[in-house]
Amino acid sequence: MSVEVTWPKYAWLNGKIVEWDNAKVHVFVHGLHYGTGVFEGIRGYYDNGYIKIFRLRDHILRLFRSAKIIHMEIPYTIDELVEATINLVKANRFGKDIYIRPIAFRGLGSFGLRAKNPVDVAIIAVEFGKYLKKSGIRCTISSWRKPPADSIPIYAKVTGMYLLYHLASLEAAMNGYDEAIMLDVEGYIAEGSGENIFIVKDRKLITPPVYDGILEGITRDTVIKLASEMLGLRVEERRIRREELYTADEAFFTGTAAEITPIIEVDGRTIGRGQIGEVTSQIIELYNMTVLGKIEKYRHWVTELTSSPP
Ligand code: PY5
Repeated sequence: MSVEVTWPKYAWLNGKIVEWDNAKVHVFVHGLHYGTGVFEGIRGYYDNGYIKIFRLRDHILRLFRSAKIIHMEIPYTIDELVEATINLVKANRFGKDIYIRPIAFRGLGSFGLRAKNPVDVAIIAVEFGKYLKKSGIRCTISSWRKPPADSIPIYAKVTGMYLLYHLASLEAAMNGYDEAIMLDVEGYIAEGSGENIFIVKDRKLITPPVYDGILEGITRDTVIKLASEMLGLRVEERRIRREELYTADEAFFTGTAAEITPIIEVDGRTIGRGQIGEVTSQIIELYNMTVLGKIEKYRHWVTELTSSPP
């Protein structure tokens, strides 16, 4: 999906809140040339004068794990980036749902491949609505595969990895579909271009295991917990064959941007009855309450800030 964005007033760059137009780096930065960066995507929901940020700390923790995998030292602490995100969101005085994008990348120095240039860190927060159609989407299996585990760190949210997802997403759109589904190296279902995937079979949730070439999604984790702890559903983490997806009772994507998006068609096969399934809609309802901090048990996932649009 292409995403239209209205630019906000401020961004955060290398320790300071700066005017949007001044949030700039040089064309010689290493991250631009070689994709040596790590990033996160976090949502904040506007609710009656508050912005509620979902699982902020978990996202920042994953940013640090991603950085460690690629030998990158982020020159701030976890607490400092959590705090910086909160301050940036407050400064922008949003009055709508937002998306927050922290990013750390190798900056200026050498263009040597092994150069460990100083790391630049930025946080961007923009108003952001829905990413994929909430009524359900049509998908296609991509001709682009997930690479094997020893080729590029799939577990890390690394900027360079997203060329693959860009190509898969673009290919799907060019062929008239809403989103791509990528297979792993052995031909099992892996994930979408920016989403994890679940199928429902006899009211049981099935999702590929994390060692199978997928990102360990925070929304995936949220859904596993909500489904098992709140709905009493069985959740199996195991490989999914392509035919199982085609014949599933229901299927959906999970992701920060995608939230819970029903999949209603794959490669010309209708999934279930071709509309949002019963289990999927129960999960959507619970997820929507959870991100707003309306379920006591998961309130600790929500960072609540007052926000009054000017
Ligand atoms: N898989 C991939 C490849 C992803 O990029 C993402 C997140 C997910 C799964 C879901 O992870 P989580 O639930 O932790 O968000 N994708 C980004 C997002 O913010 C968007 C990238 C374009 O949703």
